[in-house]
Amino acid sequence: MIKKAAVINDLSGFGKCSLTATIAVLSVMGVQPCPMPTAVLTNQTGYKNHYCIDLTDELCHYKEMWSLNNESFDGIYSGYIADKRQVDIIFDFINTFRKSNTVVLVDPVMGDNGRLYSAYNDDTCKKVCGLARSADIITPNLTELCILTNTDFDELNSHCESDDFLDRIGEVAKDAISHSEQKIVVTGICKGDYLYNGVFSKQDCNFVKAECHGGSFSGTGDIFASIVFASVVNGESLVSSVKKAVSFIEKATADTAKEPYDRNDGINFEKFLYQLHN
Ligand code: PXL
Repeated sequence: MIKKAAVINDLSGFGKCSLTATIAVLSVMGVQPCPMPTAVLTNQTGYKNHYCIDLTDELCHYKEMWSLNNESFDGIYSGYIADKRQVDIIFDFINTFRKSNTVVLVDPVMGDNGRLYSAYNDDTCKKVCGLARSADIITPNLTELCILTNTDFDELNSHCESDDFLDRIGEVAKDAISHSEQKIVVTGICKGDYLYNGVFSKQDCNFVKAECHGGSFSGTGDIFASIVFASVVNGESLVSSVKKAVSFIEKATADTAKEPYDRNDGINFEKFLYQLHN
């Protein structure tokens, strides 16, 4: 039986992020994506202009109709939140559909490079932090890990050239899950000429090293989380899922950086998607 996943994210016309990335990645990896769109945007919010159609008031119908139709999911994945009121709705959705073997991944999308995304404020972040606590797996970048753990990003990142930078991040992540079964994947940690991804559970700590091509791009966090999510739903270990995601993003970013680009447009992921096919 093909696995099925509810994917809760926005649909952006440009930026190769959120649902555009997730639907493609899950499909090629043999997981059926069932989208619950939090918002429809002309393009992601990093561009100079954007218009957002907020779907908060429509989201309740998904739980209602999908329950009436007796739908069930092997995984639930949530990402970009367009309004803080959406968090309680997603919480309720997870509580309704979660079974003992459902993989719940919350990507606590809030910001990057030490700054919040334009649509996020402290109130929204507080709610997202609460939602993140309910997940089996979370995939914050370093900025988001700091928000989740009340850590000063600038202070932590000021050690980025030190030998103990990754250990410091490991301590922050391990502290956050010392009393839970949750797993954390900290994405896109910039150190020297490389990027690192930390994979943490109560018992284990692993870093997966990645080549860095051309700095940060729109949507890479969403593509990364989608590959990790689909792999885990398909029964792979978290570390091998992260390795698969790293290798994919390396290829697609290297290809993108060969020619002039706007980081807002995202990466050339379409031409490599076939390599994710099992
Ligand atoms: O990739 C994260 C993301 C998702 N959705 C929207 C965004 C962003 C980041 O800027 O603006 C609408």
